Amino acid sequence: MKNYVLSALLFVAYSTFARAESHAMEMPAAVELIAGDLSLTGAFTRATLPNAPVAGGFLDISNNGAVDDRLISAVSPISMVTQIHEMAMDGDVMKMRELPDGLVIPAGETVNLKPGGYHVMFMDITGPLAEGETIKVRLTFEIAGEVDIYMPVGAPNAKMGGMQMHGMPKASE
Ligand SMILES: [Cu+2]
Repeated sequence: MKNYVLSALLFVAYSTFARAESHAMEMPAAVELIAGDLSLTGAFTRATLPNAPVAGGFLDISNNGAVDDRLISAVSPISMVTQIHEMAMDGDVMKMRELPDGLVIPAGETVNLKPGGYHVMFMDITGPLAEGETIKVRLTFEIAGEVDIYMPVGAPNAKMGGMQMHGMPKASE
């Protein structure tokens, strides 16, 4: 009997959650965005200092399909040029560089674009990004096609985006 009640409660909770999620695409700061077999979550960028020429964009991309996809390019109104970057060792120095062939999102896997790793690079930004703003970014995938996402602007040292950003204790650096 108790199990039955619990199941019913879980079902109600799940239905409510599922309904809320189906509206996610209409909200500026989408928690999760589904595009074909891809699921995009946790998108964010970081506030920039005055006159900083660049900014980084981050998100997690899950490929729930059976075929590899590839993030080919990104564009945003905030930057003249937008590239897909990786961090790689150049001798003893960690440097970032453009991925000329884009970033493969393997079937059944999640690729994390995060500070210190893969990222979207906004080059030549038109102005500083302020915490609390939201920027629009259009990602183009080989298979999933064009996907418009919104990145909330976090603190200059934000480590993650979405709802977790506010619930987490401040990271010490
Ligand atoms: Cu970069």
